Amino acid sequence: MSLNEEWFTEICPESGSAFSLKVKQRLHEERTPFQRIEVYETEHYGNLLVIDGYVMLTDRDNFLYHEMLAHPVLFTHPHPRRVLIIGGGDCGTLREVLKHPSVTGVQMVEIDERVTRVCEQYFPDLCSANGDPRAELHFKDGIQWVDQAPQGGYDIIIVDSTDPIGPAVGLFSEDFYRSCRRALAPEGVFVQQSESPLLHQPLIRSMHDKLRQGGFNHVHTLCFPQSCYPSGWWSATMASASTALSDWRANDALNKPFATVYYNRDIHRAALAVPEFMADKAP
Ligand code: AG3
Repeated sequence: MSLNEEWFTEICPESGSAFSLKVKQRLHEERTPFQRIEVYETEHYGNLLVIDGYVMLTDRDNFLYHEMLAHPVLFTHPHPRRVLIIGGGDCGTLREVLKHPSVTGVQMVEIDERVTRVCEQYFPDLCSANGDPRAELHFKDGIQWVDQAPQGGYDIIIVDSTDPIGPAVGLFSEDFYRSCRRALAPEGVFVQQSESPLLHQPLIRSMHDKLRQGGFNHVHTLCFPQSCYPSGWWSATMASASTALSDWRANDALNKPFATVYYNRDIHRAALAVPEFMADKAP
């Protein structure tokens, strides 16, 4: 969390570890009513977005996270049309979702408009699909948005948030999951970024419990590499009321009509595998 000469470092106190990137210069810094946003130019990872001292993304490796948040759920729903993204102000998830031709509309609900404006300037690739006529950007509180959403209005809900501290705490609650369940159509599929499988097992387990209590009968956590986050390994937790998460459109994923850098059918299949320590029977 400190700029030590030419290095940016995020310290993870609970694991006694840190991740550093060599930086050329700080391109931007501002305090918004919600948080502190910084952008650095790094030596080897392109631009780096930091919120409240935590790494959000780099040009070089954000494809891992954004592809794994978007494509597994979209290839799990039988015919995804209406998508809601909560958070995701950098627009990287939005760009991936819009690659799916079946999608007719995506609403992105980000609490802090400044995140999007800063990313339009410093991460133009991530924002390259923002002009798509299917995309709607709303700068509002995502929890209220879901509470007021019409019942069954969405096929997919994606929660692309910061860690479960500060403005994101309410996005990891049973009440929020119950509202998401209500806002999803019966075949709807939900996914939320769920931190590190290695460092945040208690959080992932409590998410599973809360999602089930909130009305989701199927819950499954996917794991994938993410070099710039604590432990270098990250996860996304999917949930649905009736759609089996193991029964996805593998053939469509194999023949996907768009390019990805990481995601493909075999990666999807591999990401569904559950390590021993994460199996339900594990202590
Ligand atoms: N979402 C942030 C994941 C949490 C990162 N945590 C950390 N660095 N301690 C990133 C938003 C990308 N769309």
